[in-house]
Amino acid sequence: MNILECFKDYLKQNLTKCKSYHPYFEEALNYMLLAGGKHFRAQLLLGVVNAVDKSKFNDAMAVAMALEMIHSYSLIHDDLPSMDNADFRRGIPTIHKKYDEVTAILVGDALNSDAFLRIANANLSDEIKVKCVRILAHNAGSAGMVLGQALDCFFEKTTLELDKLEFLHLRKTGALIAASLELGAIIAGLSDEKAKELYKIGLKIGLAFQIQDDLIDATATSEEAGKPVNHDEFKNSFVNLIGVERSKAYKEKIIAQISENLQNYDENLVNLISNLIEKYLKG
Ligand code: GRG
Repeated sequence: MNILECFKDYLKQNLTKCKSYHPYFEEALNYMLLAGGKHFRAQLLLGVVNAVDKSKFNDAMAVAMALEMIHSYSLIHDDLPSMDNADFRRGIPTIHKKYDEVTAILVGDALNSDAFLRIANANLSDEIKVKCVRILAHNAGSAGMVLGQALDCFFEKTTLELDKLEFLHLRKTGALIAASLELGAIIAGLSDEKAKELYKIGLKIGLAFQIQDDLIDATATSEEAGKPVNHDEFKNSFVNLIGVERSKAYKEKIIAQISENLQNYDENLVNLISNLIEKYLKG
């Protein structure tokens, strides 16, 4: 089984159990996780572990799951009427559409808290677990993804300059993607310094990922994207600021920088990152 299949299998076997007399809260908790998605962040984390120390692969699953839980909570909240007001995600109705808005808010809240419980309960040393909690909390919270989202929502109707747009997206999208590589490095036993180097490369992957997402919104059909497209028409996106062609060129420039940064890295690690870039950031 490849890394993606192993993770999907783990996810299905390790759903959150939440027995109560609520008619559908447990189902709603797992609804968006089961809807799939690319599992890009989990693949980055597990790919690093697999490339550096295969013996840690199974124990890293809990942290990969935590990452996907944080990512899913962010999408569920992003889709809420008060933010993006989106009806579809991952090809199915969003949680507030299928159930109700209260459920969508609370499912997001629960996934956010439960993610850290997954790490606390992981079969890793306490030292590694504390590092993982710090990395994930730092990048998901007020210094990372949430700050990016706050900027995006506040400046929704204002055209930002390129450096401000980058600042926003490095946090909203880049931070969690970069954290995926850093987490993988820490679990695999690389030094903090090496893990930080990978984090910096991860920020570039995150930026290229965001530009690709903007390009998909501007150029793909909703069937291809699994969500409404042309939705970013008035948003602070790279395509709106610099156009499709310049966005493509900018993305390619960042991808070239990533290859250059990876030059002295272990072949397994380079192959992992190059394959994910090829699969998700090209085209
Ligand atoms: C609500 C705190 C809070 C944060 C939301 C990530 C985010 C912050 C909002 C998503 C907005 C968005 C569409 C950003 C573009 C890049 C991106 C993160 C796309 C979604 O991630 P994918 O493509 O989704 O990895 P899948 O479904 O494949 O997991």
